[in-house]
Amino acid sequence: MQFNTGQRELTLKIVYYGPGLSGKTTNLRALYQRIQPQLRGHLMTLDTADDRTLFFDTLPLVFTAGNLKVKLKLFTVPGQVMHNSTRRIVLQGADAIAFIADSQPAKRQENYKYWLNMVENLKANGLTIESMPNVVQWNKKDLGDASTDEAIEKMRKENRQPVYEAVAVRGEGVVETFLGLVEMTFDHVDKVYQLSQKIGLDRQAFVDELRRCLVDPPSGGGKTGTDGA
Ligand SMILES: Nc1nc2c(ncn2[C@@H]2O[C@H](COP(=O)(O)OP(=O)(O)OP(=O)(O)O)[C@@H](O)[C@H]2O)c(=O)[nH]1
Ligand SMILES: [Mg+2]
Repeated sequence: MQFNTGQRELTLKIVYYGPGLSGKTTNLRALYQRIQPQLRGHLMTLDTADDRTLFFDTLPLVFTAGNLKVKLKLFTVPGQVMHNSTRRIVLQGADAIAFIADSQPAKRQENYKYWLNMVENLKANGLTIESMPNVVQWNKKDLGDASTDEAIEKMRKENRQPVYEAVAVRGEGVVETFLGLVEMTFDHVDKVYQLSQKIGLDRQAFVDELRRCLVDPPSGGGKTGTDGA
């Protein structure tokens, strides 16, 4: 997190983490489609011939809230096992994490493995998941079954972080996940820098500005729940 009081500029790094093929890149692409064309930066993806992320994808989003210039830098990690060192590097200086899980029943173990992998890579960067705003997205909900619903239900009961459902390939749940995470991140930043107290910027105003950057933002908002989808 970079907060430049002189220039009133806040930069936040948001990382999409998760197992290979869970839909991290698809989330960024879908989000890109939902950002007002005149506001969106360049979506940079670097894939192999079979569409696997080679290093990372990035998408910047810049907006003004109150008189604060906010830069959101979104990244995805490459999910393939061999790219672990890249995942670790992408996590450097992360301010928030969207963990993209795969809803397919056969991928349960894989999700868990990558959650542990993320915890370990955070640690290597001197970060912890406990102190990091994070949400879980169960993507590929179209490929889930009853056991997926049970697993999601269980996770919501544990109530450790907001849980979203998505079909990123159809753009469903993508913006909700993103907005939920940014709201949480604002609270975190506010605790550190007292934005509401010092510059009169509260969460609602912040999120409202962000919503204005989007095409057809989902209705509601202003609250992070555990039933985000
Ligand atoms: N059925 C279904 N397919 C999806 C969904 N989201 C993504 N996909 C597909 O899953 C495949 C992998 O998606 P990516 O977004 O490239 O996955 P990734 O997590 O970035 O993968 P790595 O970069 O290798 O880590 C693509 O063929 C997507 O079209 C979804 O919600 N449902
Ligand atoms: Mg990818």
